[in-house]
Order: sequence, then C-alpha cells, then structure tokens
Amino acid sequence: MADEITGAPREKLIARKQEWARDGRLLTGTTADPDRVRLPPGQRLVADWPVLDLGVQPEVTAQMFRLDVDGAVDHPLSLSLDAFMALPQADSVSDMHCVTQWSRYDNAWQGVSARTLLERAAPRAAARHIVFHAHDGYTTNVRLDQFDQPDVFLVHRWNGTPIPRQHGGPVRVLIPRLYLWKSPKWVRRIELTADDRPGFWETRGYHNNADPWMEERYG
Ligand SMILES: Nc1nc2c(c(=O)[nH]1)N[C@H]1C(S)=C(S)[C@@H](COP(=O)(O)O)O[C@H]1N2
Ligand SMILES: [Mo]
Repeated sequence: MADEITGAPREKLIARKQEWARDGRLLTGTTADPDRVRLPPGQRLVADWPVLDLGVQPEVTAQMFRLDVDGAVDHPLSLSLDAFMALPQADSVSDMHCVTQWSRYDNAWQGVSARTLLERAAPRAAARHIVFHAHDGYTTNVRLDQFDQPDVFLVHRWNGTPIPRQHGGPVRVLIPRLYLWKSPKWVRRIELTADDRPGFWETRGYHNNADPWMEERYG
C-alpha cells in the first residue's frame, strides 16, 4: 500500500518521541482545573501553527475522498466529499494543545459536528470506543464519550481558509480538550468498537486518555 508508514527519517523521529515518552520529558507534575485555567500545565502559547505528523502528507483529492463511519453502528455511513459538505455545517472556536508543549488559542473552525455524524450512524449499545484511521496509515483511539462532545468537529476550514494539506485537509478531526495527537489529520474512517484498541502513539508510550489538564502525556 502506498500509505504505509516507513522510511528512515520517520523512524528516527518516531524513536525520539518514544524516548521522550519513556523518560517522561516535559512533565511538570502538576494538574489544573480546565474550568479555571485555560493553559494546561507545561504548555506555552504559540502564534503560528506547527506541523507535526509522521512525514507523509497524503494528497486527498475531492475525487478520492471518502469518510466511513462504521463498526458498531446501526447505519454505517460512507460519505463522498459532496455528501459530507451537504451535512449541517457549524462554526466553532477552540484551542489546540500539542503534547510537544505548544498551545494555540482561538482557532475558528468550520465543519460537521461529531454529534451530527453519530446521530446519523446510530451507535449500537455495545459501542464504547472509537478508532480513527487516516490516509497516511495513522490511527488513534478515544472513548466514544470523548468524541460525543459539543466541541468536537470534523473540520474543513480554519480561520476562514480551507485546511491546507499539511494540517490534514480536506477534512480532519478536532477534539480540542485532548492533546492534539488524538485529532487525526486526513481522516478516512471512524470505527466504533466495543473494546479499546490503542492507536499509533498510544502503543508507543503515549497516554491512552490524553487530558492536557491532567498532564496525561505518557503512560
Ligand atoms: N493522519 C495523521 N494525523 C495526525 C498525525 C499524523 O501523523 N497523521 N499526527 C498527530 C500529532 S502527533 C499531532 S501533534 C497533530 C499535529 O497536527 P498539525 O500538524 O495540524 O499541527 O496531528 C495529529 N494527527
Ligand atoms: Mo504530536
């Protein structure tokens, strides 16, 4: 498959991040209440928007775009880009927090809410977890209740412009209250599952839960 995650530079980057996780780098050992403290512990604000991924930035054309919502659902979805864009659109403003310590406030997003997708797909009672699959082979997992939140969106516009390819355009996931590795770029498939299936970074030393205010970077 052309989408495989391989190659020397990427292996080095992945190994370095795994080392950081093993050594507990960047940990301050403090927690904060997200209702009172906007900037999570150990984070610093940036004005730009850094690019982080495994080094493969797939070009997902409108023609090849497909978004599946499947697994433990009563009504599996398989959406073309047109069908996705025809779903109810919403605007939201939220912050991003990356485990590599940068945070960026007040990002204006446009897209389809997670709840809109879930309503249509109708999760079965057994559905408790989600595995996201992306076009570059990346995967990440969240609990269904972490995805089923009013501030979670599948976004296609950021600050008034289409999300560029390096940030996961045409469509990426944005879960603002978890570290950003839980927000897949170039999302291809949202798989609902009964069991928890740790993703790419979660099987390489990153925390399964990823709450920035609890400093759940590694674990
Ligand atoms: N498909 C995909 N999504 C991904 C990643 C990736 O490698 N592939 N990296 C994750 C990580 S580790 C981070 S920090 C954020 C970075 O998003 P950005 O490049 O838009 O800042 O994307 C997340 N989503
Ligand atoms: Mo990251």
